[in-house]
Amino acid sequence: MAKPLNVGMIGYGFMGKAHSNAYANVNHFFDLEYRPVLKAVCARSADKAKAFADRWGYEAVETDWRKLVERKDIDLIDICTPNNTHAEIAIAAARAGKMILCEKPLSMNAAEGQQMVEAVEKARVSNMVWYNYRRVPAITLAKQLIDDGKLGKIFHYRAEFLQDWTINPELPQGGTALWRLDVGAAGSGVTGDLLAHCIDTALWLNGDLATVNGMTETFVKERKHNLTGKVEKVGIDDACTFMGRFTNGSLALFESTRYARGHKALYTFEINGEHASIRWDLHDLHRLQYFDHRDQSIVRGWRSIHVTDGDQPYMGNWWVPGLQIGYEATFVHQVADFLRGVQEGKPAMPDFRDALRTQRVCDAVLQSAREGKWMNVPQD
Ligand code: SOE
Repeated sequence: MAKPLNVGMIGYGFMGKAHSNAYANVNHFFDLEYRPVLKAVCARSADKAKAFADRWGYEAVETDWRKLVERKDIDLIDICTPNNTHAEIAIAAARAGKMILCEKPLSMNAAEGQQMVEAVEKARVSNMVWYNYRRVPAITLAKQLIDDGKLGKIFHYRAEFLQDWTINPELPQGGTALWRLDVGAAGSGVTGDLLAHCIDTALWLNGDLATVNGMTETFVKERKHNLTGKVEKVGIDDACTFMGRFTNGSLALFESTRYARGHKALYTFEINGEHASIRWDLHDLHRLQYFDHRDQSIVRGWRSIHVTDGDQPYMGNWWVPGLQIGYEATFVHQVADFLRGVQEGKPAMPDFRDALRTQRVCDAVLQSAREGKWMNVPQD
């Protein structure tokens, strides 16, 4: 019988759903010593928390996160609330000795992230940030190929995350559904929300970024604020593009926008190495495109690897070869790795310290865009 690990979830939005689904299903697919128990969900609105609890099977409801954090029967706090609340909750949860899983980005900025790192390290509590794309089997396979040296020296890393859901100037900012447009709640726009994913994957696959030079734009300058009812200045970046250099000498080119009509969540990256290149696309997430120059020339070309076989990352835990899995499975994988980490005393990545590296890149990109100059990214 797996040991229960009681989860206290704070927030009930899109990510609350993705994480709850992962807790509910992880033991169906992975053999683990621990079993997450959906103990309590917390939201300011008791009705909304109750509705969420009923749907997902949480045993109880709280309306004050401080009470949840202090509960003796909670082992793990999952922070699924807007970015401006992450630090306060995480620091309190660390002091209360809870394990913490925090939604991305870690924090509003690196200074705040640093305090969160210090809190979890002082309290010695297990912690992780939900950069879920690392657990797409095709991306984990890309990591294996790179670590095996299949690409050789890396020359280029380019990534894009394109969306189109904020083009309408009548769309308000702020409040429960639209806090991502409110700089006070989100800290930044596409940089922290979308590019942070691209950066996390890149640092994992290709090592640290040393220098960056960014450019941002806010296309819609004013929007009605849902909380004040007034038309207010928009403080987030609607689009951000940056170039940079990795410490391994490769060149970086990153772009993100919510103004790419026709693209809903087009996260793509391509890595070009001395011997081989790889390419991945979220809209076709179970495939990894791979080109190896060492193949016999008459059959050389881009291979489209369908990552569904039992010997490919995570796939042995799912169906039979050839049958694919989806976006929600990346969260299941992340919980499985976290629980295995707890079991074996080896932290699953990215932990807060690892995620702080992404935060530092985001800060440097935004500062570079403001000041119009290259920025060095602070290293550990
Ligand atoms: C924004 O639309 C968003 O939901 C991000 O917040 C997620 O992190 C990303 O995975 C998909 O897009």
